[in-house]
Amino acid sequence: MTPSIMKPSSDLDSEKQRAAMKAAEYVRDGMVVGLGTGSTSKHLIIALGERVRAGLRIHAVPTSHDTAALARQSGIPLIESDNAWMIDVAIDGADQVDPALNLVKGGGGALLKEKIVAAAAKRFIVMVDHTKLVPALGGSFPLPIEVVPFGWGSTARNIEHTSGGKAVLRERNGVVFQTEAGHVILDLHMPKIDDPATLEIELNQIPGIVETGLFIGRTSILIVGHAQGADVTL
Ligand code: ABF
Repeated sequence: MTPSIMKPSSDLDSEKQRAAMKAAEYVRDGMVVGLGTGSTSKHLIIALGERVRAGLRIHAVPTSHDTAALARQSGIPLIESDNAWMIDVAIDGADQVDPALNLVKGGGGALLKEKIVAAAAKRFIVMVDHTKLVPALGGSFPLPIEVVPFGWGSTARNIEHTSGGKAVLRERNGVVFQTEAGHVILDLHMPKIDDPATLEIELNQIPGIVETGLFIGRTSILIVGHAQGADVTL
């Protein structure tokens, strides 16, 4: 069945959909688009799929198997993962956004591909519902950190020593969560991340860490959905 724009199931989902519809307006004919992962990105993919079926010509780089499947189902042509991409715009959701537009991402476990695609894009558009806006990163949402399974306990100890937080191995239904790249995720609980830029640099020194969910200074445009529409911050 061809996906179509569905009625959102909640107020928050409608905010996500409005943010995604606004983000879709930045996609123009001929562009290569990085497609994020998560419930907000699903709205974006469905909206872009409708435009593709109406004649829009784009190619997309997906950030997860789920996103690739939905994009294919929606008729959006995908670029093979081993190409050297020239991505015009990457569009993705986030778990937290601070006033400087720094992000925590990775709640869905796709942070590695999401960061690679964001870094390969000329512009990175972030779309969220209003609950993702926070005065400071951390607190209610732990920072996802992708690590290699080998020695993960020692890596967790080093992360805790560096950050002062508590690193918890992510599980789903009692089974250790594995990323698409075969790594595991440590969710780092910190009451507040005072200096996200410094924390990212410090964490990247620790052997075993593949990538962190901190997206610092990468956001080109923030789109926040609300009851009547969406606010854009450049
Ligand atoms: C991805 O989807 C992740 O980085 C983030 O964890 C999540 C955003 O959540 P949603 O769009 O489902 O609210 O972008």
